[in-house]
Amino acid sequence: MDVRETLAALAGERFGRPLDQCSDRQLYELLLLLCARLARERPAPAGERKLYYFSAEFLVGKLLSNNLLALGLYGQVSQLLEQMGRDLGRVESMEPEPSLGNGGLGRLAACFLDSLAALGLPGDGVGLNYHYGLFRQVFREGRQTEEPDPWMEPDSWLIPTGLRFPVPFGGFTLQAVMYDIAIPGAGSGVANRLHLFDVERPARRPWVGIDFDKGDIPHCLTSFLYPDDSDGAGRLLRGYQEYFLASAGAQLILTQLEQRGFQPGQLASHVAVQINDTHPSLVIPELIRLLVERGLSINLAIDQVRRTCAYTNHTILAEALETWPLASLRTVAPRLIPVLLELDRRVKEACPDPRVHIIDPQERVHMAHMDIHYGCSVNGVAALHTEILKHSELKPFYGLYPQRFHNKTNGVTFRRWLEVCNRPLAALIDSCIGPDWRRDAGRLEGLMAFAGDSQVLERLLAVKQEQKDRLCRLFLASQGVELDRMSVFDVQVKRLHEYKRQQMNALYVIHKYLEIRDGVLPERPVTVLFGAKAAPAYVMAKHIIHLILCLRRLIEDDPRVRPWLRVAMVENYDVTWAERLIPACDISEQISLASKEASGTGNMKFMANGAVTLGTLDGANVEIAQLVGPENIYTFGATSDQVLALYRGGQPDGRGYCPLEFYHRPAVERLVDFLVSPELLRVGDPAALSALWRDMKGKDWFMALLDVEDYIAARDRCLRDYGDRRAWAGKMLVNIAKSGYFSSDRTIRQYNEDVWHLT
Ligand code: 26Q
Repeated sequence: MDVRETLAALAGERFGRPLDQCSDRQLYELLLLLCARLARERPAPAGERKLYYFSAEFLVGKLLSNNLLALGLYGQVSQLLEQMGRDLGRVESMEPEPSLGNGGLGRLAACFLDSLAALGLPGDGVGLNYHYGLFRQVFREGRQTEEPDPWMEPDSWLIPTGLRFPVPFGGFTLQAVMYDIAIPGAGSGVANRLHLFDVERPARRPWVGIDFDKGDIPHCLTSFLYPDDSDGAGRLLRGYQEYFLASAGAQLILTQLEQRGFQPGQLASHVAVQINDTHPSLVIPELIRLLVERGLSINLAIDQVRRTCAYTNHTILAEALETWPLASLRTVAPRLIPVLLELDRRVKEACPDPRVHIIDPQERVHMAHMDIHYGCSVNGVAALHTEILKHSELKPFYGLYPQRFHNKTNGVTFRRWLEVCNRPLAALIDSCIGPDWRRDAGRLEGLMAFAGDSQVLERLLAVKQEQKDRLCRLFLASQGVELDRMSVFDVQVKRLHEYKRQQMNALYVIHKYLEIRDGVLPERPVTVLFGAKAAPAYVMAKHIIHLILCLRRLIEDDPRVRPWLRVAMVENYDVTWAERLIPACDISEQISLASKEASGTGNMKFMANGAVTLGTLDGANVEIAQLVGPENIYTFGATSDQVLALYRGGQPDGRGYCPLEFYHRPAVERLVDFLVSPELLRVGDPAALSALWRDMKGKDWFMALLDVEDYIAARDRCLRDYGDRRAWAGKMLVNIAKSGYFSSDRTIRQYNEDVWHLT
């Protein structure tokens, strides 16, 4: 296909003008049209078994560049645009980002779809077509405020399929209308689908605000994505969303099974269902219900479904494990009640231990428990996380079904997170080891041969500088802030959560600020970059954002400190921002309290882009540390065993963690008390800052004070080492070379070998 000719013809048809007179917006629409057409024409992968990846979130990000890459058009199109004096980045900036996920879990689902298609494995995504993704974050007077984020446009990647399934709620039935996004695989010639279900007549102007649940469910069911509120007790509308997804998805599976010429009783032979955390777990009782409706005995139905479904756990925070009051489920999905009672009855009959029952004495339904009893596989998302599940969080279940438990360390797609987002680095890698790493990220290991090659190391530093310069330009253009291009870029971007400890990063900023004010100047200027959204109802998280914004302001106004230390926070951090920030990062902050971050996936993206990790031994950081060795990572802080012992009250005197003890160390007290110092109170909200201060001294549930001194020492050591540019470039190179393990292609191959058996 001649791309120029095809696009020129489209331009004439659609806009009645020659290609070179099209605006960026029009070029975007033409490319969208072209890619969407080519992608939907691609055949589905062949196979006797098919995977359905169920997830309440698919944080796909912008699709244009990745689809161009997968369709093999990226080179031609960017060249053509260049010849026209245009720029693909500009054109893509016209694309709205569909923020159909909160963070890691949703982005993981998107990476998995990319890998499934690239590997040519038959696997479709099943999710919801939220009209407003995660809220848009706006800073006003040093605080986060939230605004709706509409992303759908008349021209989009959505393909109407004409398929619809009735979902029977209590008292009314809704049609679930199916839209598809085609997912073309890079190098495989095939495409899978992401199926997104929507209501028939979505509200034009959905209600906004607190009365979320009294709204008009038939029209508003798919209006909003729920923010991760770290609160298992979901709201009623969330329950409607979950059953809508489960029921429509289950009906799709059985419809396609029949179309492929198989019987309902053959489900387990031809279908695999992966349940992405417990949000879609109702697919289990729904499939059982539908199989019984189609004539299977309850025993056969349960057996088929058990062999079909597999569950992935993404969290160790006990308070985030999802439960639903049986009473809510009676309202939302009355037809599931007999199934749920039967599933629970069987468990209670077989296991006296109340910790493994599905329905507890308070009549709450424990979703994860149902998944473990009635699925064939349970996995954690990093080695450490899986060990904690087996020996602590889900220990009684591991005792019952040891063979069901296994680890699948997360991964990310290197097509989006290296090839597309960091073209100069990709080109440098090509020039060293050829292009094969693009098919097989494991080949990056070949870079190890260049660890002593000063020319390569210098080019690596030059690429990093180029990306930092690009970020400076973007920052200036979008936020009106001028960053210091020569400073060290230290980046922490992820959802705001106390366990991720952005507050501890802020304590470091305070430490540096006080030092500089006292005349102790650092060896080189540092820019501390943050990006984070807080769930709207998560008060403490919002206080932490306020603290960061106050520190930014304080420092910007201080001519003594500003040349040495800057704080910047991007507004509305999203996938698109991640694609700009990650290539420009020197130091990757992965500082969660050990045992709390199931895996992390940002850590992997930073590593692949040549950032050096400063982190705790948590989640996949543990595996990163093993791969790169102690010289190429900065680790600090309590280990997960120590932390778990503290939570159990494991100090010699049995008292557990006591923040006051750490607070009273002179170096720490000064930092914490700065939260309520006159200078900070002058720029900030006294109520918010003193609430934070009190919490840190009195509770500090995620133990920032336990690790802060060690953190400061490690971070200062890291900054000192940064000065030896050649040695630092060596660390960058090793990180890139070893990052191939974290390709989601590897993760998906492992799921396929151990769980799905697709081909
Ligand atoms: C639950 C109930 C009601 C409303 C919202 C939710 C909800 C939504 C999203 C609960 C949790 C989430 C998201 C969780 C998440 O992103 N977990 C992350 O998953 C990543 C992929 O496995 C891991 O790398 C991270 O460690 C983990 O935090």
